[in-house]
Amino acid sequence: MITIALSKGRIFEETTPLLAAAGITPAEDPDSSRKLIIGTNREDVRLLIVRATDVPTYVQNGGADMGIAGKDVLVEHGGEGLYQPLDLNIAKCKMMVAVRDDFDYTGAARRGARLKVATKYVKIAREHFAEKGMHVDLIKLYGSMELAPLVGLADAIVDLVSTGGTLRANHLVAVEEIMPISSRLVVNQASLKLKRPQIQPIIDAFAAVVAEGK
Ligand code: PRT
Ligand code: MG
Repeated sequence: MITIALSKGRIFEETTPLLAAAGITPAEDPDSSRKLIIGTNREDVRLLIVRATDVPTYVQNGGADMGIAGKDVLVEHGGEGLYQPLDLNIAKCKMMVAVRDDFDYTGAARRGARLKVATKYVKIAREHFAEKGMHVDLIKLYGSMELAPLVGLADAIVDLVSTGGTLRANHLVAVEEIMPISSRLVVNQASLKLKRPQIQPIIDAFAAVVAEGK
């Protein structure tokens, strides 16, 4: 049995064509089903529906043989013990620094002021500002980071941006790109050794789709 961990929503949607190329069709849509283990047309493949941030943990500990996770999640997690053979080029967006549209970010950065930064991505934010030599107080949030600068909780946020619509709707502007983000395939190293005849063809099928899109 090959178990693939992934999150519902955008990652599941963008993974469907990749799974199809590997001859895998989910038996149900996780967005309408309450099942957390979803069978497929292949008796030897099942999908585990987990929170996006939990994918590396399931794969690392062998709860799943492979998984699909955003680079944001993988960098925050650390990725220890995970084999990362493929950038799937899906669920693309950018990790950015954003501030209120009336906040002078360049001025604050230049003056070496202490900046209050709210984010779910504490590790990425810490490394980014350390590299710039800026002093920051990090405030860990679990969602809706956009609110923090509006109510004075923070001067800036570090968050993912795709269309920019969420920032605009909240009078925020992106002032710095930290890194481009896409989702990667991660594989448990023991699974790869023990189940290579089943796993390698899935990796190859995904790789062929990614190559086509380039
Ligand atoms: O939503 P939930 O709390 O369950 O978990 P999650 O947010 O970790 O999962 P999910 O499914 O929303 O995101 C899974 C992965 O998709 C992330 O880990 C990213 O790698 C990737 N991804 C791609 C994004 C976005 N684009 C994205 N735009 N994840 C989140 N967003 C959010 C962003 O945080 C912001 O709130 O969408 C909002 C901005 O979108 P725009 O289009 O308004 O700019
Ligand atoms: Mg989300």
